[in-house]
Amino acid sequence: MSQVPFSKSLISLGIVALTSVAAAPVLAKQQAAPAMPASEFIEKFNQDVLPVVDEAGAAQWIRATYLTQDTAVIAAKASERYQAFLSEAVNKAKSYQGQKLDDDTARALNLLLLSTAMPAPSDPDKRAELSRIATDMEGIYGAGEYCLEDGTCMQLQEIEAILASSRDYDKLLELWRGWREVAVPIRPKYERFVELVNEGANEFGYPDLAQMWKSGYDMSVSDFEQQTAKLWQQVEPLYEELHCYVRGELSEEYGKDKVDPEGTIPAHLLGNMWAQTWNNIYDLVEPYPEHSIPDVTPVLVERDYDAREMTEIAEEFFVSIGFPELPETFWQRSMLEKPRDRDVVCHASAWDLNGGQDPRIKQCVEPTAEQLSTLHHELGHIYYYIFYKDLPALYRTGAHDGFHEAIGDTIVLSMTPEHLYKKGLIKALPTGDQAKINQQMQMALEKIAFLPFGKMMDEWRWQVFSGKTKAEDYNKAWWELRERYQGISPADKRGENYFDPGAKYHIPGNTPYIRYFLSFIIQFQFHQALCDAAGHKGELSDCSIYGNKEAGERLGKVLAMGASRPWTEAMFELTGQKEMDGSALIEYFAPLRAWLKQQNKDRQCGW
Ligand code: X8Z
Ligand code: ZN
Repeated sequence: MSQVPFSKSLISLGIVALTSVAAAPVLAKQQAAPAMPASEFIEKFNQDVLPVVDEAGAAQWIRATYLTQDTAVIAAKASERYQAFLSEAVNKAKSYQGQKLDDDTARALNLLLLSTAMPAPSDPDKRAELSRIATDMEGIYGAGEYCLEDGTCMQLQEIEAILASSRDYDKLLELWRGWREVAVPIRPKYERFVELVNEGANEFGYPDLAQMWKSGYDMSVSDFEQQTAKLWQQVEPLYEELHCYVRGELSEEYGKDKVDPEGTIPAHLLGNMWAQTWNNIYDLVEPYPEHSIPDVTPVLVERDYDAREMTEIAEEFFVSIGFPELPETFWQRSMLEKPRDRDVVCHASAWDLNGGQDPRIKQCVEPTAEQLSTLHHELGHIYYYIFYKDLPALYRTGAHDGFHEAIGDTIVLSMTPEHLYKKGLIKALPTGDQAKINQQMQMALEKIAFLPFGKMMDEWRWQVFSGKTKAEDYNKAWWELRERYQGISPADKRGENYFDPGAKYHIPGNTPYIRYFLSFIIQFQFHQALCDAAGHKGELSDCSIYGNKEAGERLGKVLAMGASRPWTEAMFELTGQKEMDGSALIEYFAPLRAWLKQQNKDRQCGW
């Protein structure tokens, strides 16, 4: 449904749609006879939900951009009201169970039962407790800081900047550990959170919240599990090659005593707080230093680009493929800079406020290449909101949530060195095979490195929500998955006195994560299809759809469908395929893969 799906806040509010229809959930109790025909009920819901969501959205926006005691009270209350509205609607929706319904009504009813990532129990006290916990967890994360011995305190973005640039093993470790202190008080809240959302999921008709989250993909839960496992199998060998090569280079940089050339990689050495992307250590692993691709960051700094100008760079790409300019209210109401006088939730998000009329982003923009990519990512969400704003509320969401995440990233895949050079964002354009490998390495550190992280995050939550992982094993289960999927380990013991999952925004923010894993795969499918539509010949990694109206039209059609049809139809519309598939990604990285194999031939890969 509309609102703020892809913001963390609204998600934690539970306003965000999980998208798509799955097999109808098993509903526990037989309900009283419905008061009106199902189609009428859906129509009424689509109307009545709008003011409730507008109010919750406004409260969440103020909360996320102004973290105080008072905004916590207001946001939690508004969330409660929304949850109460939803519980009542869910209860009514269940009364249509067993009726023969037309496809469209059945789909909408199912979407209603999936319309929140945070189903609340209908008991008013528990509902209030849940709202408060969710608001608090996000607030703790948002206001989190780590103070050095000399008394200087740093917030996450400052710490992240050092993690990206420092090569001092001990300093990196101190900051890595320091940030994780922030999550310790979140742990007891999360334990209670799990109990409450599972109770809520039951009332929505699902055995637990894991099953509910996995039901949002127009297929059975077990089919979904199989599909994601299959996608991972497709890309895992490529990840292993990258892991092997990077581990070897890090072992040379830090020494074999610090990085075992045949073991896991210490989690604090990969240039990112969660080791989810590795592009910040590109300089340590650059294949051909004499053919360096210039970095966009220095140009942004030199030209003194402000947050608005950076956002305009992203907007201009979308406009070039025929998309509309952003509305004036977007510029007036978005939060593009970190305020200096108060705490905010800096984690970037896109908000669909006031019934599609008021899209905004919230991002603490800094002049870096990474932030420029994130701006494109967020605008991908914004254009989705704009394109589907006239659909009924229940259909105002992505074909599935991975689609929503993939739009902006698909555009970033078109920001090839040649494109950046033409735009003056880099000052030289190295060519030839070696420059190509450098470029692919940069992309792989961003896209391939992410895949196991994208998969393991929800693997952990699925275990937690299903009860397989008990509260006393939260950290143990977390590090087992980190090791198994990513091949990384903490440098010291991380016992149950810590809560390391809580140091990643989407856990306290309760944003489902498998969507990003799916996105990182299907964005290559989308890129390939749009490049075909644009008539691109040659290697996929050299294609840019900049300025191409055919590609824009193809993409716009899918955005305008929202969730009105099963995602397989949207996929077909865009790519001519009916499934999610890693082949386009594999094709994209073919040159690098051959190179990595060669580099690793004398290495023992795996861990
Ligand atoms: O959370 C985000 C976006 C907002 S939907 C900035 N992303 C994930 C993350 O930061 O962990 C984008 C990629 C993965
Ligand atoms: Zn996103």
